[in-house]
Amino acid sequence: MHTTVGIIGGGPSGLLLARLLHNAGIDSVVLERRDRAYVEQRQRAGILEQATADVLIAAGAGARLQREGIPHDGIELRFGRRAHRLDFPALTGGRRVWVYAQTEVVKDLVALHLAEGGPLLFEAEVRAVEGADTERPLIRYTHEGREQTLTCDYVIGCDGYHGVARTALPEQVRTTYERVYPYSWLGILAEAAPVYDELIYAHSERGFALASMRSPTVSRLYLQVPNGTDPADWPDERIWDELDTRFAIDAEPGWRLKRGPVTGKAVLPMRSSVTEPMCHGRLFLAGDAAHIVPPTGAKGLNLAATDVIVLARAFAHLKETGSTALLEAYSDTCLRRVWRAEHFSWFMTTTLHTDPHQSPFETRLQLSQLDRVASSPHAAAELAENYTGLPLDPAPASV
Ligand code: RFL
Ligand code: PHB
Repeated sequence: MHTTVGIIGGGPSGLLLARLLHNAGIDSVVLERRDRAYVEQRQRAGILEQATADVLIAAGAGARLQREGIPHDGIELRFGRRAHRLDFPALTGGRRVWVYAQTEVVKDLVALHLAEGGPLLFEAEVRAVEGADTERPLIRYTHEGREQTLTCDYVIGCDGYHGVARTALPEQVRTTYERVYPYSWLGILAEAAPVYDELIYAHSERGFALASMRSPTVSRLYLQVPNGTDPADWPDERIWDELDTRFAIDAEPGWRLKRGPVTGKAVLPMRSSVTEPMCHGRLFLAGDAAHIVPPTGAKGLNLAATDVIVLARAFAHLKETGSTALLEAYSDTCLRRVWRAEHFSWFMTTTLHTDPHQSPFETRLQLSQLDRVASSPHAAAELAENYTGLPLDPAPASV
């Protein structure tokens, strides 16, 4: 089999890229290791930047998002037993975000691609990418128990943090910058109506907590826990009690979350990582294959979307003009935005979580920074601009 663009991975980045290429009249093949149900049920991100929502809508994949997505015009920060709301449109000149789960984005893109797009093979596990620096790179994969090969003009690694594509960049050309955090998140999904209209990010003496949602009847909640925590040590009642304690504020002594059946529970480690460059020859990395962020800034899925938008534009430019200039600029174009999101995600994470080795001095610094965000429109606007997403085409850095 041969294709113009061979895409490894059918997560959000691989699926959106395939859709954008299809719309530009460029053929592709998507190879996904897992089965369809697994990919569609995997609980992950919940927040779309306006720019990500706009691209999904423009790509023809936004009908359900427009019906069922919940627009959010702000978030609440809780710290020092006080609450402070950030009003995104007021702080950013009109920007907002959307609550629409990654599971739903994936379901929409899979359905659309199977109906209209090129081949999307599930349970097709890529073993190796060969000849990345030749004219005709090759993907080796197994499907239905047989070894197969796919030759391509270009290969895109959209295969996440544990994928194989990154390792096809020779060690001497790639550098990975990484930070592992000394805490994890215990995340639950619960059949309980959120009692809050917007997401709540809480700094507390007992650690970070986040209240998010999936729908008007389903809550998504997170607690900071030590690395290596076994979810079995956290019975449901203990989780609800701990969440209520961490969200407590003096102004509303009776404030409690609404409780309901817990339908999912998992511990997520937290890591920042960037691999540079994001390409080698005719192999390109996109999304989590190239970079990951701790989820505190809600950036992972949005960064993945931006990478593939840049790639799809570059392939359309190549098709129209014969020029590879935009493909050659891909890594530099993306990395500038990636590092901004890395910084923001690190900032949100380290400002809101309690490092087990943190001194009282460092806790006072965190509270001072949060107080600054709550009292200065400039500091609040900086957070709001990063959270809602910076423009896709920012002004060039001055030289
Ligand atoms: P994905 O979603 O990891 O998709 C990669 C796909 O590649 C497949 N794959 C292979 N296919 C074929 N052959 C191989 N050898 C393959 N190896 C892997 C995988 O099965 C998978 O389907 O990466 P993508 O598309 O770049 O999308 C990125 C986002 O998924 C990610 O940034 C976010 O979900 C990050 N993230 C979160 N972000 C948030 O903003 N909020 C969250 O709450 C949040 N929770 C999470 C997360 C990421 C997690 N991971 C990666 C461990 C929770 C988890 C558990
Ligand atoms: C989520 O809804 O899963 C979610 C929302 C915001 C974050 C992280 C996760 O920062």
